[in-house]
Amino acid sequence: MAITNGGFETGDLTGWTNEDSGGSSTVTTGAKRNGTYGLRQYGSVTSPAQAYPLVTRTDIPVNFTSITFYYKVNELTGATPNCYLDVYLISDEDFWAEVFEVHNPAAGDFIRVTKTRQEIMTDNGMSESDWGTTPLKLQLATTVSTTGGTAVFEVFIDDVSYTTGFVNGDFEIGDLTGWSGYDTNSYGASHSASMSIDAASKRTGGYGAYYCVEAWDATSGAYYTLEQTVTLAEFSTISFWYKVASATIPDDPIRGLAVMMTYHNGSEEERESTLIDIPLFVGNFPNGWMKVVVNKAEFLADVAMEGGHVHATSKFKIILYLESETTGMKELLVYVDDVVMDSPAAGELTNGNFASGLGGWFPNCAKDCTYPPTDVAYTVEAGSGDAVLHAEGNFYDSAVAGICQEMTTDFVSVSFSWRLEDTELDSWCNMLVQFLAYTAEGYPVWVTPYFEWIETSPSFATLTITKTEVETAMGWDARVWGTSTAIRIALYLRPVS
Ligand SMILES: [Ca+2]
Ligand SMILES: [Ca+2]
Repeated sequence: MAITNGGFETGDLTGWTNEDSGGSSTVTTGAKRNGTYGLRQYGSVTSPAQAYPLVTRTDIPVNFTSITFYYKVNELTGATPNCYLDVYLISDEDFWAEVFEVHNPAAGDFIRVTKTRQEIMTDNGMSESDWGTTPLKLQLATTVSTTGGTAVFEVFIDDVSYTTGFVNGDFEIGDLTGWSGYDTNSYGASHSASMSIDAASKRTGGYGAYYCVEAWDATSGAYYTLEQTVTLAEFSTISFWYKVASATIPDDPIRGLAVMMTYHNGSEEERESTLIDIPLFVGNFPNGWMKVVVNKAEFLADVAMEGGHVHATSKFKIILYLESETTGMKELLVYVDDVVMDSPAAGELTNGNFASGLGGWFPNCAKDCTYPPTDVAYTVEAGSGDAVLHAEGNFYDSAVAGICQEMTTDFVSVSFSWRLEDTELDSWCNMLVQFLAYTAEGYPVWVTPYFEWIETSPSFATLTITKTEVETAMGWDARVWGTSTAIRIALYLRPVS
């Protein structure tokens, strides 16, 4: 998250406090890494004099998960300099956490420094309570000193930022900073699993994550897991986007993308709860990038059903896997980007007019139906701003096509317009509007306040579902709202037997 004027683009120290004690902290064009301006900390001293260019700000949220800045030593001269760049986070508990220190660095190019909350705590021997309760003070301090003669020290700093939630969830750092990546549970030698962070894998920004799993005999499986520890109190949902880049699957191996979170059993042994398991088919994702959303309430319900419990933090894992009973080359390549934890914003649905395709919407929802069957299409007609649901099945099979979106439970009503474009019905078709609720035991379930047989072709009609209608539909089975809900608009095509 960008800090206000963390890139110094106001051209001055807006947002920062100058506490120079000798030397100077100034915003100049020459000190820039990005944009037009950067911070220059400069001092020139003759022993025994010292100078301390120093700036602070006091708005780093106490729940930050990482901090990033870039520095460049433009000059370090003198026979015996004794110069430092020091970065601290200072809490209302008066804990001075050293984020970074470098002594007498040689002149060179810009260097990125990213420190995660966990690294800072380990380096400083901290406990969570040392962070206090109010926003943290960030201090960028240069010490210009020499043990003899004269020393000149000039440091440029730019692009100061922090994260809450996932560290590097957008992969824009350009490497695996914040994530642990590992290849687990591989059977035999004829397999490989790897991860890279590169530009070709991006959905937004400059970088995305690229999973590659391969197996080429009957006994090998390949798995790649990307993992990050998350604080449960920080989120109600976690979402990310994925795209099948390519695949070579000559037989029909088991393969897919799974999302897991860890909990503990009664003996404090770590266990994994599978939140979503998506079998992957090439060519089955006409919209390219697909959004996955997992709900903390579902995770907690799963853990409760397993008789386990959660700690304040849990490991969140995105796993690509492939295994097979037959010989032959199997390969699956998947992009992942924009891993975000959040509470859905109150108010309007994202892209409710479908002006940006199906952005913000995703097929079906939650864990009971996480991927579209091959006979279902979700499209947005060019220029129409309409989403088109298309369900197609044979005489014996049912088919479902639905689009979903997470939303908050504080809505009063939801409205949308729809019409029947075309039918070739040898069977029954229903149009449903559903909302995600929970049983008293905490198990997620769709409730259906609106249901219509499709038999004729109406013109566009506006449909409004009130929250009261949803709650009436929930009430007969003692269902309750979770911390958030989701709306699903779906076609159900059912065979005539
Ligand atoms: Ca800048
Ligand atoms: Ca990205």
